[in-house]
Amino acid sequence: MGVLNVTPDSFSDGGRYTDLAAAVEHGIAMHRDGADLVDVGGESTRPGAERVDAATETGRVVPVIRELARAGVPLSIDTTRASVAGAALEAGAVLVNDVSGGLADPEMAGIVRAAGCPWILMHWRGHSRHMTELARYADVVAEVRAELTERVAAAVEAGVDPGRLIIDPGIGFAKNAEHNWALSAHLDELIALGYPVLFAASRKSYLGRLLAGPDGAPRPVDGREAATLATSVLAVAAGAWGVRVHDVRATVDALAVWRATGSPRLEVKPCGGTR
Ligand code: PMM
Repeated sequence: MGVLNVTPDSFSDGGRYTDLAAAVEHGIAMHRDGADLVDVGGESTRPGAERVDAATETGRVVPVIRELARAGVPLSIDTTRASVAGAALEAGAVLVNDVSGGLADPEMAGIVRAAGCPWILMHWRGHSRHMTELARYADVVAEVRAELTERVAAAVEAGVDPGRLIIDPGIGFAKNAEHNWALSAHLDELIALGYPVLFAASRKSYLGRLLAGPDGAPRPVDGREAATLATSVLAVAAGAWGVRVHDVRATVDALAVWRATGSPRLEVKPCGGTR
């Protein structure tokens, strides 16, 4: 899954694709490089980010989705709002990527059920503005697993087909570096729940902290690609269904190496099917 943030303020690609033509060109390039899905988002979720209103978010994503769908690019919509998801599905998106796992908007389950599309339920404890203070766990792996299980149950209770659900540990969302490493190390415990798992660590700050220089300053975003590739290969080797990344070409190359070692070929179905 390639990341396409149509926002002025996302931590990695913020401001680069606010222009329609630049966004469409980048989406097409990621698809050509091997992305099974291009994930379009119109609201930054970096820690501390302020929210934008629904009209602004819709206005950012819909034109890009419409153009990319016309160009034959399979698309997901990265949003916590049902109205934005509905507009994006109408414009041609085929999957809803909801970082709130259905918690932010009670209408989201109805939109997904009516569309019959796959739904990524990410582990989430609150909006970006407050999430740092929500990073409190006694056992992060057990708690994320339990809270994701609750989100899956709520979705199924709301009538969503369990065969359309994908789960995600939410790396960096109400989690510090130690929590992120624990979740990476125990991804198998989430995979054991029986749902496809998406892993999305691309360029996140815990990688910058891992690679800090001698002065203790975190490695800047543009120096985190090799570490990102390592997390992606480890996640897929552990059985993840997919990875959400900024550099699609490098990821496809890294996974080709992993496959060449005789590892099983993944059958990734863009619309949420499992391996
Ligand atoms: N992270 C971001 C945005 N969307 N979606 C899912 N499913 N999982 C994630 O971890 C996730 C996401 C934030 O990263 P970005 O600013 O690079 O998009």
